Amino acid sequence: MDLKFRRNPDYQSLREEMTPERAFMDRRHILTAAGFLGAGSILGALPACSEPQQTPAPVSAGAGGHPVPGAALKAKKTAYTVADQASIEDAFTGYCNFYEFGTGKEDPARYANLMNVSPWEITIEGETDAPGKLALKDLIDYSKLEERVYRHRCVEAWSMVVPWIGVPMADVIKKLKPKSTAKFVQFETYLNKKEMPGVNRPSLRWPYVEGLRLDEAMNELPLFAVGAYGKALAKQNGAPLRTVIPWKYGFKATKSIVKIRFLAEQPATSWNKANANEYGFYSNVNPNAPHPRWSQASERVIGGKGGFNEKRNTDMFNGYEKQVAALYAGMDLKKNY
Ligand SMILES: Nc1nc2c(c(=O)[nH]1)N[C@H]1C(S)=C(S)[C@@H](COP(=O)(O)O)O[C@H]1N2
Ligand SMILES: [Mo]
Repeated sequence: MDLKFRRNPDYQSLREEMTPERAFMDRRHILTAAGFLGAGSILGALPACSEPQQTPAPVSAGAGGHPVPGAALKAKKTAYTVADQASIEDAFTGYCNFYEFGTGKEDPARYANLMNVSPWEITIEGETDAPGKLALKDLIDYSKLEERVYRHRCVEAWSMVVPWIGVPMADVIKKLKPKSTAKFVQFETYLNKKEMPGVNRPSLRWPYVEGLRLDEAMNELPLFAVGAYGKALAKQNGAPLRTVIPWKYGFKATKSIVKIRFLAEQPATSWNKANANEYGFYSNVNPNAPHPRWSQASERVIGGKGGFNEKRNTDMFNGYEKQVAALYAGMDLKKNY
């Protein structure tokens, strides 16, 4: 069996910062070598997406009337896709950033089951003509779900390819009636000290907040995602509602959203508050703008071919230049990082 896990010296320092990731990859290494994953040795050279899949649970609604994590979702296929095959689902659900559950890559999968996601309400506030609280099922039209396969690029220089299920953010925002004074939108994550062991540590200031310029949010690409891999989102991936903004670093996505706030001024964002020199408001994927501590010119694809990490070059705007470059016309993207 071709074991593709390579120890790439380019990532030496990064790997040292992210020990849990190493544990994850090593575990995959063992599982694959033992034949538990990837079934390729028995069935021939099947792409990872054809690996035996667990039968999804039927569409089942919990309290609040929205599908519970793992429930099967019906979604329309779209032309939004990429040439690369999707990362294996195990990598997506097993290797996560969700600091509310701890800073290790495996902490979210281990602890996010503590989070109660049914029922779920989202508060709409700020510069809007439709302020108030909405049940998730009244914010997201589950009969209009679409699947879009997007590249997902973390600022830590790893990436995945994820078949998201959701609705265009622009459609939802129109329903929320932002006033003409609204120039930005901020998203806020659920916060519960009893259910989220990571928030008792000062890794970030809570709740997690992120934001976009309103014209960025109204672009065709951003999604409010409620699922991935044909199922309602796992808790560790941001159940029951998260944003997906494929041309930006992953931390611009907000998991487990409870608040959408329209603002006249640029909102505060969690990583920018934690370290403004390293994490700007825009955080567009940009191979020419290195992070102060590492290059952004390339990335490791987690859960790619054979389940191991391939290196690939990073594309400007994560490959979405055609759709989004006009948003930044005339801006210095190194200053506006
Ligand atoms: N609330 C919250 N949202 C978050 C994070 C977090 O720690 N807390 N991490 C971000 C980062 S750094 C990334 S890369 C993505 C990871 O999403 P995934 O684990 O589903 O791949 O979520 C983003 N959203
Ligand atoms: Mo990230």
